[in-house]
Amino acid sequence: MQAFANRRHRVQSAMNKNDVAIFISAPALIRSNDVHHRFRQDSDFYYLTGFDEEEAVLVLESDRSILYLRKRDPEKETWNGPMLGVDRAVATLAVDEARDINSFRTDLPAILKNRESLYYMFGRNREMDGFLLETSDRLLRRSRAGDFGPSRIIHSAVLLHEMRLIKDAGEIELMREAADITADAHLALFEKTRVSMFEFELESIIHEAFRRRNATEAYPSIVAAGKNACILHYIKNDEKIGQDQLILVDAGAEKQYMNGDVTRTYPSGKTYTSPQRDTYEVVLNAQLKAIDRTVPGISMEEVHNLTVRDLVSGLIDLKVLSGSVDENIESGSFRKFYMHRTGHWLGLDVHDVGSYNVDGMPRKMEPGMICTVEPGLYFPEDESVPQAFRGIGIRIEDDVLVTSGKPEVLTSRIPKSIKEIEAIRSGA
Ligand SMILES: [Mn+2]
Repeated sequence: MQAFANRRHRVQSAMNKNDVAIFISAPALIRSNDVHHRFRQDSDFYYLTGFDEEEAVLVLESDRSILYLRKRDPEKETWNGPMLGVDRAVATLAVDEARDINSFRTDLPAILKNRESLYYMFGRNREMDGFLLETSDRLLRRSRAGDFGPSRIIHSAVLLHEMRLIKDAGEIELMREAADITADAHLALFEKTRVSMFEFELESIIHEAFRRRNATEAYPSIVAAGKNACILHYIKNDEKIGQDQLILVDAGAEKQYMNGDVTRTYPSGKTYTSPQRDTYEVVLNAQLKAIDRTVPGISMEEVHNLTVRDLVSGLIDLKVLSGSVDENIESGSFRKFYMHRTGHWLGLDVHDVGSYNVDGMPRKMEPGMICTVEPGLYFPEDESVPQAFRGIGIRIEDDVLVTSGKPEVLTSRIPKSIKEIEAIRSGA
């Protein structure tokens, strides 16, 4: 509760005295007909409140916080479980005031009256966007009466997303837990995978590992055997695992809104085949170097460019590419085999918020940032690659905390060396 209050105070201290910030909860989403998706709070709203109900609005003035939320409703509680309710919100969430959500619309003119700037995540909720704009406009037109409304609307990403980029102690603790649960799943897969199982059976092993520790999937798990690994967002997961195939698993747990994001690529049998091993070594070597480089002062862009160099050099060694490293980087020939970035921010969102550029320049890493490091190589089944490599897809992805010293790999419990993986696959 204190951590959420601290975050609100940080937002408030960045605001001018006459500003106001408004944050809206996520809408409930329909899956089909009258069945809803499991509710997930908007990440920004959760970051500032720790409150996981729908139909809520947080209003931050420079020295006061007001939470609008649903009144308790015994009938709704019978169907959907307990609601916090207005009466308990101040004590539970440490906001200064709690009010019925039904009064938000009537209160809004007073909230916006005589404000200079409004911080608001516009573009996410058309109806709310329109209502806020109209109300602001109406106040501005009343200037003859001496009133005014906010003439500047600032996207609150500029405040909040910069904060979210640097993780606080509580977030790092939860990220460690999400990483640990994610590790459970990958370790179970290394042990339980057998030829002739289906990809969906492996997916069920992932679900079991996550749910038994009260976590959920951070994103739909990718379980891709053989050439399916070359489909970057393969989530059908319905094919049978063959002999001497590689299995690429990209799966991460979400624990209390914090996310893991890990990929491992391991053999369906006991060992990697020779072309699989050669490719794996190129990717692993690039990944280990990229992790070592993830220190304060370097940008994600630089890490990516250096990783591309390592992968291209490996592709030349494998005789998939010919010519020099520079020529291949210049021509972009490698993009057929490496078409994604080397990493992204990670946190409350899997592809977490926070700008990758500052003042038009790639942003430098700072302690407290968390990112993925995930190089890969994907060889299509065509003439562009030597026969032996066709259909091989490999990605190795870990979650890395930038510290003032060496980077901390949050997901280091999951083996990735060929030796370690083959030992587990052989039942050693
Ligand atoms: Mn990722």
